[in-house]
Amino acid sequence: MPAVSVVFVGPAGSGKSSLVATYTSWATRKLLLRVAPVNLDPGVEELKYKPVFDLRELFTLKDIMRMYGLGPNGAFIKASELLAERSREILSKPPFSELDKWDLVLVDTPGQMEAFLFRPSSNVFLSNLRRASNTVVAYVIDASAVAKITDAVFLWFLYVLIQIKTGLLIVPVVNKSDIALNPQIIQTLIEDPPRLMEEVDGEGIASEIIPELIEIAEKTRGPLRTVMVSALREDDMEKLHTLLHEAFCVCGDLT
Ligand SMILES: Nc1nc2c(ncn2[C@@H]2O[C@H](COP(=O)(O)OP(=O)(O)OP(=O)(O)O)[C@@H](O)[C@H]2O)c(=O)[nH]1
Ligand SMILES: [Mg+2]
Repeated sequence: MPAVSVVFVGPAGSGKSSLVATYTSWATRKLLLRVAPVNLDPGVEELKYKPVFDLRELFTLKDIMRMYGLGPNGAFIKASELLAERSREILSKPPFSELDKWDLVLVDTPGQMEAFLFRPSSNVFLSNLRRASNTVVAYVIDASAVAKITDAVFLWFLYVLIQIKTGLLIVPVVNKSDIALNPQIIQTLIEDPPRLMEEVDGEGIASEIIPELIEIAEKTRGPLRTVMVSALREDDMEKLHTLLHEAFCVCGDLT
């Protein structure tokens, strides 16, 4: 199997870094795969995995804040530009320079998605990565952040927008199954997103707009089902692995 890269994106605190750590450890131990975790978050202080490449070797958020006189959000935007500018240099370093040595490259990204994903510069790194290896994106949803139907619709729609923005195949992953706030809504989200429409109640803008949003989301969503895991408990890593495997088959990239 050629090395494949999985880029973990998702809202702040959804568990991207934890998932990279847990999935790395699980796939290494259970499947004997050669897994290279990569950190692209310049602001993280501590990691639960040992990255093969760490963006902080080139710059940290604190460096950028100091050097350019920026606050944390401005510094994340600057970091995203620097990541784009230096993407070729980064991709010439391990693990990207030695992809034949690895089965899986798991890329951890910052939670500031508006800086990392929604800026024009973000696509530069992702397109270069895509040229270097087979790439899919895992979009991580925090099950403990879904209390109401509007939370589910918001996070689901974000998934659609990320798919449009990156042009990459997205694997939706619901994390923190152990502390899901509203398991029923999460279940509907996973099994049958259009049914969320039936659960919209009340009047006003939400009840008018949500069915339309869900309809658009359904038309534009990728071909993959959603998987629910717990990075904390290492639950359902096998399901995540199978789904990623399917994603590579859909891309036609898996041998
Ligand atoms: N209960 C529970 N907590 C989790 C799980 N995964 C992550 N967490 C916790 O959620 C918090 C955030 O986890 P991170 O892995 O740092 O999340 P992140 O998406 O990388 O965060 P940012 O990079 O800051 O956006 C930490 O306190 C984790 O221990 C899970 O499956 N279950
Ligand atoms: Mg993180």
